[in-house]
Amino acid sequence: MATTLTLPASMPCLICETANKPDAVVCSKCYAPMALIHEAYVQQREPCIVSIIGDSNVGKTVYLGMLLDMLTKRAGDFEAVPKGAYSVNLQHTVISYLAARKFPPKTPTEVDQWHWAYYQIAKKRGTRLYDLVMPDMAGEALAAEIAAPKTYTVIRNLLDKSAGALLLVDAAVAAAGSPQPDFFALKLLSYLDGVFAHKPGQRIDAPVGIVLCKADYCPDSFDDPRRFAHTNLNRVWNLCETRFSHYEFFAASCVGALGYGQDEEGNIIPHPLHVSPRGILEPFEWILSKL
Ligand SMILES: Nc1nc2c(ncn2[C@@H]2O[C@H](COP(=O)(O)OP(=O)(O)OP(=O)(O)O)[C@@H](O)[C@H]2O)c(=O)[nH]1
Ligand SMILES: [Mg+2]
Ligand SMILES: [Zn+2]
Repeated sequence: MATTLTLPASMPCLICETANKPDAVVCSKCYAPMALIHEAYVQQREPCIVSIIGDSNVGKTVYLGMLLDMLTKRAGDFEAVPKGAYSVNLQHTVISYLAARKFPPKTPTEVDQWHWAYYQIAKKRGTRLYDLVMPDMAGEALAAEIAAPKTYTVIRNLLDKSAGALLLVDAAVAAAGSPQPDFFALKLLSYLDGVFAHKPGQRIDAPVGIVLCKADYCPDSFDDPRRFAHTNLNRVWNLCETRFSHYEFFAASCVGALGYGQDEEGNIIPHPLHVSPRGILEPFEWILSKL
């Protein structure tokens, strides 16, 4: 006979700990989906949160959607089980767009519009299970929170609860000589430093993987991501070296060939003609090994 778990009269939000009614759809304070909380309750285990952060337009949505899709297809011997159908929405959206040779739209800044993925992941069948929660945040919301902390309390709470983070950087823009990726990543890292620091002066133990996205534009970053970062993201490199105990650089790309077309307003936009993921699993594998 199947046993059913009845939900208690009020449930604390997984992210901000506010008590919510169990039939609420999103947390009344931070808008994290309550489905996440129900799932954690059924599992009877605290999940591990891995945050994917980075500037707007660096490729967070594409990277995360592709990563989750590869995991559910058992790439690299991983076994991944989405917990709750809502967890599949992100990969479904991203893969559908790529199949139609388009990139997915920008992530809205409204928290209740973000896709949250809750997966149970094992490196191989029968090995340790990780309950992972990975939200797809909007870069603009992250920028607003860094500029004026507490604008998005959910971001602060999320990072505070995170076991590790993947910081995505636009390698193509950095390789073209723009200082913007270096500065934005530097701001994010120093924000993380503030959130993760538990004792003054001590280095941060939480692992931070720095992913050089759109590496198809600058293939040399694949040969030696560390050297690429040392040259093109020198401020970030130095802060990592001084403040973080566990950090690593990775190059990643989702597309093999691009074509160009016009959108409705006449802007030139790229179209992914050929999906060819490269370097997507490595940062994730590394972060799991450090959790
Ligand atoms: N060449 C190349 N372009 C990419 C790749 N991934 C993303 N892009 C481009 O980057 C754009 C932004 O990607 P998104 O994943 O939507 O970026 P995001 O970080 O989620 O941005 P926000 O939602 O605004 O925070 C896409 O529309 C593509 O034009 C990649 O692997 N290679
Ligand atoms: Mg996005
Ligand atoms: Zn909450």
